Amino acid sequence: MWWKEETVYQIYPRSFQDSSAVKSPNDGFGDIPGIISRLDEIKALGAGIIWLSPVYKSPDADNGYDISDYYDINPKFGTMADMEKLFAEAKKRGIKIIMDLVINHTSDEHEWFQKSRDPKSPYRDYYIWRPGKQIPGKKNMQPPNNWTGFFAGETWEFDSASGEFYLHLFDKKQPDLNYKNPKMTEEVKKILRFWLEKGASGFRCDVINIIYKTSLDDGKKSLTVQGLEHYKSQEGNHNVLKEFRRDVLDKYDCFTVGETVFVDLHDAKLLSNEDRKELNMLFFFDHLEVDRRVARFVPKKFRANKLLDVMTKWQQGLDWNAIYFENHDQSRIVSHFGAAEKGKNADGKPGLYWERSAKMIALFQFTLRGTLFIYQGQEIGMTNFDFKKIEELNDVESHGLNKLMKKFCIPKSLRWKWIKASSRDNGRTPVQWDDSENAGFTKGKPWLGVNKNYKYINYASQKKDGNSVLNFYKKMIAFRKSSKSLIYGDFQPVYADSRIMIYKRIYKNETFTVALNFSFGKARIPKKYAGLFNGEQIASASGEKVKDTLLPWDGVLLRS
Ligand code: ISL
Repeated sequence: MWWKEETVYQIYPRSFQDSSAVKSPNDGFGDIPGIISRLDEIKALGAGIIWLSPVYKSPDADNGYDISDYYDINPKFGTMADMEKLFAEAKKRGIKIIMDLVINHTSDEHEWFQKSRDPKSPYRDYYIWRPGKQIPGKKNMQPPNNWTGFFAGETWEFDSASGEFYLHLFDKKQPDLNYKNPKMTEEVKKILRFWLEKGASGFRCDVINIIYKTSLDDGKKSLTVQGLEHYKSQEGNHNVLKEFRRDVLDKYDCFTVGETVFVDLHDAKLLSNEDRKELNMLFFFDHLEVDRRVARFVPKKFRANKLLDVMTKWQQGLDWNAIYFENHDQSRIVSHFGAAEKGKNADGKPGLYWERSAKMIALFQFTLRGTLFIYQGQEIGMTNFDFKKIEELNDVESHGLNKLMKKFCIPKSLRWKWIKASSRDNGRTPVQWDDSENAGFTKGKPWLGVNKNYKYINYASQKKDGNSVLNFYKKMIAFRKSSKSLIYGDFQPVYADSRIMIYKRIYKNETFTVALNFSFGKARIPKKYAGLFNGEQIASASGEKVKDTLLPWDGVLLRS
């Protein structure tokens, strides 16, 4: 199956490559002609599929995840003609494209929502409108229930034109659609068909396990999103997914990957087991939260054995996984699980083990079972941002959190420490193409600051260096593609402690062994497992031959 064997490359358009062709020349936003100009790099990397984060028309309250027209392109990014050219140019290079499908909500500037503000409009039921509650002693109408939102804020907004509240699980500019209305569901099918006919090979489906709100009753008290039990992985949600599959998706050669928030293994099986015909695979969050609490907002100590446990659960628990370590909502993985944050210079020069840890993590990812997703900049080991204060951030979620924590009197320095580690802007700073001004991303003023380490971490210099992170990714992608064992083999954990992990991939009579060191110290492999290291060494992050000891942040792949 092509979508199991290809590596997917995620593009977050506004941070990828600005061209001088769109809107005002060099407006500081990446755009579609910019993507076209870099297709050869993606081809050279070895990725066969692009996941394109939203390029649709949008007022950008949540960077395009608030869509005001699903059939049009945001002028910041170009035109529909540019998009058609992108499909054609990608096809020429054997690259398929999947679109981002954001259908839990639209923008409040979408025509459906504007019309739905009139209680008599046929569009009223496209969204979830409810009267407020009159509470004795309170002057204003109170929201219909006690739910709290994903961006650490309210979930109901009063609309004076209507005299009622509407539901929004995310920003107030992202009203939730009503999946109890079959007419609205038909509109979504039309959108799917439109993009499949244009040339899309599938969809990444945004927060797709929370689209159906079974009831609007009060939620159980919770520190994170309160009310989840009324809309996460509901029967109605499964039915809608089955309907999309039956009426549209199964008629095309395409696949879907669902972004499924707060998903557990039980839900995940229901959503993605092939015989149920819902999603083809999904993104879970557990692995990125092994060193986080309160969703991902408060850091805690990293332990390799915890990470291996979580991975084993998912590797063995699902028929097929979507494997990712980064996306536009996450910290950079070399900063999160790797060594990038230690030993940095004041001018951004990364520490000694930045590069080796980036390769070790690549080794980890490329030896897991599932479809691999890498995020722009991951292949050169881009790191978290180096902003100094909240005002430099753009992310709505970070600002929402900051406000909420302030309400709870959490001191400013602690608020900043937590936001710095978790902010979605970590993954959103512009791609570092070369060492010219703004890292070759734009000749204008970038919409979000470029990390000052671009002089040390950039594409152009890594292309020339045979030992770079980029060239390691290229080798791993090619090797993975040629190996049925790494794609389809069974996953078997062998050993882990707080610093290292060892596991195997087994397929027919071939076995791969992987050992990884997530620490600044050398790590001796327990004697009991020494025999595993007699196999043929395929790759190591340090480039050294591994015998019985792993160097700091080293990783090794062996075949026997
Ligand atoms: O994990 C989160 C909160 O705990 C969020 O970062 C994120 O909102 C969640 O993963 C859902 O993400 C998706 O939908 C959002 C959009 O802002 C994200 O960019 C998108 O990936 C709303 O459309």
